[in-house]
Amino acid sequence: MKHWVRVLIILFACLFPAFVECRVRHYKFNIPACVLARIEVYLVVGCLVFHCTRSFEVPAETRSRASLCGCEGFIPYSVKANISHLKDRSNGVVRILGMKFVVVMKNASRLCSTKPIVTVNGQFPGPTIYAREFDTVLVKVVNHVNYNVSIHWHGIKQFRTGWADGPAYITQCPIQPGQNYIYNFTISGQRGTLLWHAHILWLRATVHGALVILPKLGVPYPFPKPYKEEIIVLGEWWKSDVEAVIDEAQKSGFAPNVSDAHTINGYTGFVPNCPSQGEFTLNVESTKTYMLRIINAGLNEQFFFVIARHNLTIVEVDACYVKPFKTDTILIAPGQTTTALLTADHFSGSYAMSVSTFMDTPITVDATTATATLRYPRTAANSQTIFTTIPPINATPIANKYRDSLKSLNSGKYPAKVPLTVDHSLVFTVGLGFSLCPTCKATNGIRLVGTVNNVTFVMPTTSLLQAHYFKENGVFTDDFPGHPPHVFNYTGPGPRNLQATSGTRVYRLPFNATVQVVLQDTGIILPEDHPIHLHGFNVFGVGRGMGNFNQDKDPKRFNLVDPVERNTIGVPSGGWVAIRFRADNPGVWFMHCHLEVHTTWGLKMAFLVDNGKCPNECVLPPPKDLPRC
Ligand SMILES: [Cu+2]
Repeated sequence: MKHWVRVLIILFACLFPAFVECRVRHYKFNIPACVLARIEVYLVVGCLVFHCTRSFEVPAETRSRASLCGCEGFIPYSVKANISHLKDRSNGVVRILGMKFVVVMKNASRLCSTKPIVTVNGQFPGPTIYAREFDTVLVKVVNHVNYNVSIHWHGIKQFRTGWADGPAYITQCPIQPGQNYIYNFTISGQRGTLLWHAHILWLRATVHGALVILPKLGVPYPFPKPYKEEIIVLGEWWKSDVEAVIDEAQKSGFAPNVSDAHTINGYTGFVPNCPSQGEFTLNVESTKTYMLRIINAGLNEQFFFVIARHNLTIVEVDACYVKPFKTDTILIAPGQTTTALLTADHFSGSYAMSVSTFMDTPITVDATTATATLRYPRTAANSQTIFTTIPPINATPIANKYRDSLKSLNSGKYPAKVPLTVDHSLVFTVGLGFSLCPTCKATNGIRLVGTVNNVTFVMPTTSLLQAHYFKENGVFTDDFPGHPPHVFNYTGPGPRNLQATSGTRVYRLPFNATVQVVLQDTGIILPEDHPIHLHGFNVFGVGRGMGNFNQDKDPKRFNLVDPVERNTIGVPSGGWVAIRFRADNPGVWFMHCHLEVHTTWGLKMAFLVDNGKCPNECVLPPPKDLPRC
């Protein structure tokens, strides 16, 4: 709608009822008196109309699930959205979505036992956010639980708005019990499926949900429009309290217990010995095409996702369009998202959707399979669900085939802007190591740690972004090593006496620098797959290989034309991946393994990107309600 038309409608809607009321009540048309007497009415009606005309552009098929958007939820005009800096990015039109996330405990029953879980608005998985590209999103998070809370909008680039990114002690102090905070960010240059999740402790286990970015109104998908779309959130379920599981492990020095089951949209599907489990069912109509927005919200496990006798066409990952390709199996790591088209090409029947673990290192994992059902209308009540063979748990060839198929769409409209030159060429070893732990008696005085370039990251007690912005000394150092401090056969067994060092060290980058990071797995304890997530940016996966990265040979094979672009990229077990990005977003940006156990152990670091030319290339001032530590 044209802006002046909207203004006219608003004026008419605001003023007409008040004028009529004035005439009826006072039997005269004294405009100044009316205005003064009814100013309150004008404000309320005006603001409501203004807000509703700007927010209700969610398409009909998604409106029912967007109940948190618009007037029903948190009213965003009670805060001033800082949107002036975005007008040039969206042709002057800024749409504001307001939501309220109330963090509350809720009892939930799975695997025939009940426990209280931390939720947003009492929902598990949490509410879906539907936004459009260029929308400004305001989410008021109210903490009504006894844990500190923070929420991360995973994959949102947060251009200059690091304060809204969410990782506790990196970009903000957590929201303490009884407190609240409004996350305020604008979505730009992204469209597709992402997720939001808690970014403190292990609360992410139950505090997560989908974040869908629809294209700007009137802009089509670069693939045939699906008949309907469906969110598929994959997760992990522990029978015990999740925080108790990790607390216990941290005290003992041992690895935490693996989950007891996997979930699809919150349900495990059939479980032996507990037949009354709920199950997610997707009802489909024959010949129609559905868009599945698949999210791995699990903590520690990569998944294979298959649907019996159905192929999927992958069209987008991590809110970046890809060259469409058909596959019968999806590989998805924690933090990754995948949008797939599913054509219901059968006439009738029930078909199993299965979620199983991928782990090509011999360590203990939750090897259970979660199931859901794809159901056609003309299916007899007594017909058996059709299953398919799920990939073996260590099916590295299937995983590699899938990874090799992912390529950026790289069309005229959606080009892959791969940095072709590199200002900072870095090599980071990622993996597990050990440090001394005198109190860890059961593990003979050592503790497992996660490291990047042999540094275990120590979380600060205030946020790094605040320390950087307010030039507070003593919180971090900017001397994170750009190369491994010890050179050895990384994917071999590793030097025996290599103890990890520790520190709150960041790698400093000038604004707009182009960066290449080779993420090299290590086998000091055991080689393992690590899905590495970078906040604030997407990265291009320009190369991947097994063994140790070779600086002379491997760059010659890099794909600088259409490499996959994503926010979470897998370092293969016993191998390496090379990523590139442009540091065009000032702030402090966390990079960590998205296996929560590895992050807890310290497999994390941060980049500090300096301001460029202000005002447009500088971090915005912090919001007034930024939580205090
Ligand atoms: Cu990891």
